[in-house]
Amino acid sequence: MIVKIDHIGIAVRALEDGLPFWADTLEMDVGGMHTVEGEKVKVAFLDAGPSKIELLESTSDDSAVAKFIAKRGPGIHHVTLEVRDLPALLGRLRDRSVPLVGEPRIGAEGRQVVFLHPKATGGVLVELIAARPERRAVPEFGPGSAVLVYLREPQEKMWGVLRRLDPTGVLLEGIDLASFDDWVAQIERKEETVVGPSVMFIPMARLEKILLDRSSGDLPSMAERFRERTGRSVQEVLDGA
Ligand code: CMX
Repeated sequence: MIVKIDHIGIAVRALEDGLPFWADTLEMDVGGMHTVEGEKVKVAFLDAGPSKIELLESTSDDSAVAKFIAKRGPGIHHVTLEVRDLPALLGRLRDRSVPLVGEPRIGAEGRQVVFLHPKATGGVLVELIAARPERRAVPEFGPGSAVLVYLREPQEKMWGVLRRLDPTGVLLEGIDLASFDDWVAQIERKEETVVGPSVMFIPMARLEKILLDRSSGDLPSMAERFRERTGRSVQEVLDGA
């Protein structure tokens, strides 16, 4: 659930006091500097591999950071953990009566953040920040992929296995979609081939679009339907295995 330490917040009297050590002596890159109005602080982030150091300078005498420095002097102010499923963790914290500081809110990066009170964490102010949503990998297709090919003039739909794709057109080993069921029924019944796939070159001018053949919700892909009915993959059947 905890992905990593996102950053460690360090309270400084002024960013100019803190930056020389971290940025010059330790040669850490400054990843960004900005003001967080809601927290009444100016911050500088320094890159530390997958994590960061955040220097915090108060912009008002009544800020959390100003109070911290007045009481304890500059130093480590909070630890921020990145959390994969923040709502689930918040539920667990509530069940265990861990006191939050205020309500979860949207932080400077547009991600949900929440502070846990130091009295519940052994004296460390802990901030939780929601992980960025993972980017869904976009499936690609290439030679060997099962595809649906839409042709124009005249309009036709082909289904099969892509053998080659280049600027001149597409080499497809497949069958007219209208004959798909007959072909599959023939394989199911182990009949002689009356309708069957062929290798065809489709010039680019006739191509309308190529769709990757894949399931959508409860709807199986054509290749899955083929496998369900014949017990073999379309690639196996085409390769004569
Ligand atoms: N780390 C550890 N202990 C801390 C602390 C900190 N950062 N800040 C306060 N404490 C301690 C206090 O010293 C106090 O201890 P004692 O009871 O032993 O004296 C105790 O926590 C409780 O203090 P409090 O009187 O209830 O509250 P404070 O006014 O000191 O505020 C807190 C504490 C956590 C509620 C306040 O700092 C807060 O709201 N923090 C969340 C927001 C924040 O920190 N923003 C700045 C960073 C923003 C950013 O990164 O962008």
